[in-house]
Amino acid sequence: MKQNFLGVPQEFSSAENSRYAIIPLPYNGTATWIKGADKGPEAVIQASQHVELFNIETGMEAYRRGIHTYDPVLPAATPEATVEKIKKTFLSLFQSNSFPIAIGGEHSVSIGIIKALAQTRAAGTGSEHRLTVLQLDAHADLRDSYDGSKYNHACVMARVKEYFPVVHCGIRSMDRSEMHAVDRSRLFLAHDLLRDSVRSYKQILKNLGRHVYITIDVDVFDPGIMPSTGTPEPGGLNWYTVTGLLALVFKQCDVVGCDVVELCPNGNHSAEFLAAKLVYTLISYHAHKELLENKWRENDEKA
Ligand SMILES: [Mn+2]
Repeated sequence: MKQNFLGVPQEFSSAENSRYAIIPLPYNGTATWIKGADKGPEAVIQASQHVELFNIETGMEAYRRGIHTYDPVLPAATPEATVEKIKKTFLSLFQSNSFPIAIGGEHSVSIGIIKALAQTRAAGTGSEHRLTVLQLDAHADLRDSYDGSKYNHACVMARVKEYFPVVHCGIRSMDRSEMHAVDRSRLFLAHDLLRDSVRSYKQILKNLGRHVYITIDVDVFDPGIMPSTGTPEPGGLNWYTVTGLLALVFKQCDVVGCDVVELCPNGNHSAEFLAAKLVYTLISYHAHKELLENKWRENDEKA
């Protein structure tokens, strides 16, 4: 039998009764330097078998709300066709009751997810339905096209910006053209976050709408703790700077889904474990908020 995320018992992992959906997106189509992001999802799921089911920070076992691991969405012949395939999968997930967390795969997989979000969100009008994308990444990914493709991973956020405003966090490497394309008031550089995280958190939250989608390129972390990624950049964030921000975002906003991308396994188990624990931390923050909002009875958790 194939492994599911965290290796949760069967009663907590059925597709019908699970609040959380893990979607592996093993894709490596456009990587510019180190390849192997297609092996990311499998490594995260394998490392997740060793993550504690009890989350010490929230004091709860979020897996009891159910976590279903879907079969991987395999790449199609072209980047465009892959984006369409991913979009189709997420369209049905966003219309269901599940909270999706995608595991990449290189960053271009997010384009398909955002296209699905744009379609489901378009049904509503007015600020109530407005959504912001929170990007945690070493790179802005704002090039209009790269290597002859508009769907290259270096262009992800340029595509996303066609649909939703983006708040960029942890950035520490950009091309001159990206500096012109970026909205400076929504750009939070790594060194600012590290110097004064509380002040940065406040400004970041001010820029987010009520509804938020979170995309995390694991290269936002310092390569000292996350060496297993396609384009490692020195001077990255540490675990608590990232999770501290995420905890606040989940508390204050309605997060509609997340992705964790660009893990390129290279034999470093602690990096793979970090990515797995990050995914469960996202789930725990979300479940904790629903517990506080009485969307989920505490008895269910203790059952
Ligand atoms: Mn990046």
